[in-house]
Amino acid sequence: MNLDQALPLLGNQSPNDFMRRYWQRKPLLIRQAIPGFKPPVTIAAVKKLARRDDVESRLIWRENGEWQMENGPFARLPKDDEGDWTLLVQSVDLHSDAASELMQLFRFIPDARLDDVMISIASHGGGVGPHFDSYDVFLLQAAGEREWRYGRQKDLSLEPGLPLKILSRFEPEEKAVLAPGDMLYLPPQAAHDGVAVGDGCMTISIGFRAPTQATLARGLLEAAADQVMARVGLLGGPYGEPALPGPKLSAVYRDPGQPAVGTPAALPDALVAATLETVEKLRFDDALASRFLGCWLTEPSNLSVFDAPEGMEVDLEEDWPATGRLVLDRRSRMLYRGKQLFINGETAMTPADAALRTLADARSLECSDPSCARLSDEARSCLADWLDAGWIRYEA
Ligand code: AKG
Repeated sequence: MNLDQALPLLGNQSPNDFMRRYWQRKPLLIRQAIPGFKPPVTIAAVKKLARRDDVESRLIWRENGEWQMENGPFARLPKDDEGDWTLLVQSVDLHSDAASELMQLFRFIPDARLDDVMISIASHGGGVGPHFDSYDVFLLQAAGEREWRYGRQKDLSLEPGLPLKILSRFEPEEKAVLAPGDMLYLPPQAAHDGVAVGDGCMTISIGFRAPTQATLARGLLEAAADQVMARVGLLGGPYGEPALPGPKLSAVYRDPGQPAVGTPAALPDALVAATLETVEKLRFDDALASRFLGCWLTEPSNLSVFDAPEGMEVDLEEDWPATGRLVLDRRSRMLYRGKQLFINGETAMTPADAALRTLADARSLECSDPSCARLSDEARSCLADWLDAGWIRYEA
């Protein structure tokens, strides 16, 4: 992708300009971001997904002016003439190649931030009410029309006691009716409310995750705990070796010097000191943070089920194909940092060599690419395992 090329998707500005001017800063309404846009799935297919118990869905409607919400799966869904309802289906990219391909248009933003494609369908008047999100979102109108009102009010207090987050006071600054192909980018904390105009409204939300500081701290500490386990030999490092060289720690606290006590409820000084000593021995470095982030951010959704490989048999270990390509399954997540490579929640047992970085960035790798000739035996063996697991597929 040429990051300086003006794109209709971003209102005829380049990814570089969009990121500099709007990302995390201010809303942007883009008319005909995708001219002639055709929805990746039909309304009937969205309803069908909402009937499945391995798909997350919600139905939102109002009854006598009161907000109501129910979680799927749904055996029955309302008809268009049954009032103003909205059906939202989460992570459609896991279930539809076309929805997953739509997500690829936004890969000028790091995959580490990309979350999912949510699709909503609504009857006339349907919406989820005025609210704000703590993440960035591109709202792409896929079918029918929706009126968006939005703004950047400071007061984000919520109505108490409701089944969904509704702003107490909504003070929109802008208003626009979006037609198919139009898109609205909203940064975190932007107040917004979208109401379907007419039946057959479909809106696609391409959402971006943003971890809280607490999540990052907890994750890093958990990874550090694994580091301690590796030191005491209870857990291997990423390639089976201890994660860190250095003094071997005892697996459990020992206190051969503990004198008899007359105050048994008092916490022993030695235990407090040993706790602090353990933390002092931890190495909070780039490798640890990358390992935590790489594994955590590539963890497949608990709703992801990989299909057994089908189609052409290929032996990546013994007989590398001269033609064809390897393609990452739409459910697979792959990231790298330096030589560290992560796929579907695991540290790969091979370094992130050029060919594997191409597979991660392009989500596909031509077998004839010169970098493939330099793949090590371990790398080929990993690729063969991923093929068996359905994480990648071979296309002739
Ligand atoms: C959001 O993704 O934040 C929305 O407001 C989408 C609501 C909808 O699609 O009805």
